[in-house]
Amino acid sequence: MAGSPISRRTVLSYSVGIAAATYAGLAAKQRMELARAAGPGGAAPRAELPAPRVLSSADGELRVALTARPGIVDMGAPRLVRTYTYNNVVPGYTWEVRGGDTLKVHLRNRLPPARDPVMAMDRPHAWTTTNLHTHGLHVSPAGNADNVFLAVPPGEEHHLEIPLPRDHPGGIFWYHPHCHGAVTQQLRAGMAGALIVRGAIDEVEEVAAAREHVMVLQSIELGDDYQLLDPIPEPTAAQSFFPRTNVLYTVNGVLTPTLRMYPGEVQRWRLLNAAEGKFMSLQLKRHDFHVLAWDGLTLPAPDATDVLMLSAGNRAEVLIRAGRPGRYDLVLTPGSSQRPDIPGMPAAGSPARRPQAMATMPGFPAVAGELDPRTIATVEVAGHGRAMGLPTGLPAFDPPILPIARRREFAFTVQRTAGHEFLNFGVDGVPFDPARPPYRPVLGTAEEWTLTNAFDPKLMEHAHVFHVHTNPFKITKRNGTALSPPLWRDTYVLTKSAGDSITFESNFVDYPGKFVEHCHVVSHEDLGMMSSIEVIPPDESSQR
Ligand SMILES: [Cu+2]
Repeated sequence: MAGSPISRRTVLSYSVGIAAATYAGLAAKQRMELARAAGPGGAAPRAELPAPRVLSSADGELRVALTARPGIVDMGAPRLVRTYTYNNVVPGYTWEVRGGDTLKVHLRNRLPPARDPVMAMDRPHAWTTTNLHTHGLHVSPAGNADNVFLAVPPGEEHHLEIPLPRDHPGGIFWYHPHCHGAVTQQLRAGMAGALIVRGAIDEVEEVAAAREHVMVLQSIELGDDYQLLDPIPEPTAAQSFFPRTNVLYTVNGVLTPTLRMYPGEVQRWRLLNAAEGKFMSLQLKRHDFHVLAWDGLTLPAPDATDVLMLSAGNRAEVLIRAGRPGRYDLVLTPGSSQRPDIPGMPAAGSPARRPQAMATMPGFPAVAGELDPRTIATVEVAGHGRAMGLPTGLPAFDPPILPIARRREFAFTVQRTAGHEFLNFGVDGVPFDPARPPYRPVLGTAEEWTLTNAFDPKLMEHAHVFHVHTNPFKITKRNGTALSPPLWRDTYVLTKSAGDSITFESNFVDYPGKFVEHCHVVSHEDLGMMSSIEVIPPDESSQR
């Protein structure tokens, strides 16, 4: 099956993640062994959609042995892919739990030692050091739980215990590394997996009846020989972005798989955009997506749309009802922070505020055609079975917002030299510094925050993606205009127009401790666009 590992002996023959020069030094015979018999033009064989292996909780816990390691993976590309993996597969296994369960993860780091001695906080650094974030879970950010301030260097291991509250919403969440300076490298390598929480949504009759597919969408960034390239040590500003010459858009680790449905069948697709920073706009010809939930947070009723736009980090759960027999392409239109204009992107703000596009961001040249629309899967509709229905109502996630204790305004910013050369990304003009005093909301209160895409008349427009750990948020306004209805999310795009804003409310409940908010274009995060939050108990609130 595609996406599966090849033999351990072959894996041990290569040191993955070392620069291309190492690979070029391999004997020609070894290179031949790596090349797949892919037919003229490298056309990929059409595989059935593989499903990542599912690890399910039992007796109130899910024990996972999670090993970050180099691996050689068959993605259906012209060559085997040499990259970083979890447990030698891409994506990682799907974890399945229920509210009240405890996730017990033994994380081993078997990635190679990094060669970069520099520890600049606004440059890629220590990119084979890892840790674990459970994106979207409402769990403790402290101690050995969902704590992104932990660091597990190569050769070391760490035991994590993450208890879920009994009333945790059911939905699709995900896990990925979150060690600042290393996130992009490991995420673009493919180190990510789906994390399913079973709950009320699974009890809805029409949802329960639907065949379910977890679909992990990734953008695997590679070099000419389908190998992960290292970041450049001690980079200049232009070199601080991440080298690549080849991008693979995979579904569950393979190119262009096939799904099968019969006319009138309803399937449940649980989609995750696990790319480093790509936006993903999806369309399925002659079919609507009936959206049940965004970011694992269930809507009051299915929301039908013919285009589904997922920012990096977003999840969408949808029902699809198959139409007439035929073959239908699932078309992906990718976007990037500098080219985010894809179908389904929220409208940008006032043109009057748009800058002159005088300067672009530095970076490695985009791979030719990497943002072109392409088919990433096909749906074969054939055969027959009983007609299936769509639900009319759903168990919505819509907790009341506590009284607003404080309002904050902040901005995602780009720092530049006096000569306008790119320096780094930041929040309110400051790149991430773990020692910087965090925002300090008080446990048991709510706050309203407004985040602005800072106006810079010298910089080409670009989009960001806001994500905050531990608590989801309710977006009430875009550019000061009320949204009806408001949107519950844990990840949301800040449209490209300089000066655009989102306003949202969030409850700080259940968990004191320190965590982060950041741009989920994680290359921006690694280059500084992140800041800390510390939720403090009420009796310490005089200190904020
Ligand atoms: Cu950003």
